[in-house]
Amino acid sequence: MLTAQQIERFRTDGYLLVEDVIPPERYLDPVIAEYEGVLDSLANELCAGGEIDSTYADLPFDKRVTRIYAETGRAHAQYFDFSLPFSNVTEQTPFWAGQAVLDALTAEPILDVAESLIGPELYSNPVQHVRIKPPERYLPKANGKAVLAATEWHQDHGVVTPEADETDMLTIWFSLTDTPVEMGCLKVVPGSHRNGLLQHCLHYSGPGTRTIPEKLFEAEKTIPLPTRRGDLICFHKQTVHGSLANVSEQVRWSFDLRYNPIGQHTGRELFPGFIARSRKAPHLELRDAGQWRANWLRTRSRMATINQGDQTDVPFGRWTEGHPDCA
Ligand SMILES: O=C(O)CCC(=O)C(=O)O
Ligand SMILES: [Fe+2]
Repeated sequence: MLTAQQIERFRTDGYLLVEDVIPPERYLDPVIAEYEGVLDSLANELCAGGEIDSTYADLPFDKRVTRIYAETGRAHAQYFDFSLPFSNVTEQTPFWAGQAVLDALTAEPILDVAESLIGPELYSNPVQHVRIKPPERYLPKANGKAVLAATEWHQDHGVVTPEADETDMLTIWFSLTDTPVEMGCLKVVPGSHRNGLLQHCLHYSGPGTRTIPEKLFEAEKTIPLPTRRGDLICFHKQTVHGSLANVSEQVRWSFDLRYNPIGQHTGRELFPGFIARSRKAPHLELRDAGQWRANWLRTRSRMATINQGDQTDVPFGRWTEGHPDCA
């Protein structure tokens, strides 16, 4: 559990770095091992389809994923993610909901931190991603920018629908390896959570981007948040943050998770969350990845029937173009 002083710092600054709290051998190494298998499947599929010359089975994860993204000229981020796109999903859209990932989402030390900040009845909010970011210099480009580049300035409140405006959503971010500044660690504006939800501008920093313009917050207060393996970072939902570019030679690999008190709206209604911890009804806690995966498969089937082409049947975002702050 967090100390009273840590909780106070979170309330004041809108974020908290908790060092050395996730035992790496217990939670992170199994995720790495699981993803080695996922990458192997991807390599085999791409090789069978003639998109790459070799499966590069002799390369370590880092080099293998970088090589495959570069050679195919695209990022295969969806293949690894434990979530789905918001549109144009098909019955073939890949995702990964494995046991080691679920074990990390429900890791006791992580839930203890979440409980310290938002109470003991914890729902795993489906706004969650794995981010595997190869060195930017080797990444394919789209519109002159590396795909999987640095994360634009945003608040996590800005990525959910208005139904979740009253939800006490907590973000927990951690990396699978050390993430020093040059690997593209997170950046944060301390205290920025006290000014409410800020305008996010679509296509502001290039096509497809969603950014809070720097004129809307105190960007000069920005600090980088380098982490060691085993650390985690908490964000209040209105804390302005982003990430730096990965200018290193290594892959930057992180999980970002969200939790909210059970019963509150997740802001992503079609995606499946689950009860991560309940002192009142512990038998409802989800621990079986087979069940978790089944929930996502059902969601995928549903998503394959809506939000196709340019049509929006169910919105996932809240921002529209044309706000004066975005000019
Ligand atoms: O890892 C990143 O680049 C961004 C993470 C993020 O925005 C978050 O954890 O909410
Ligand atoms: Fe975020």
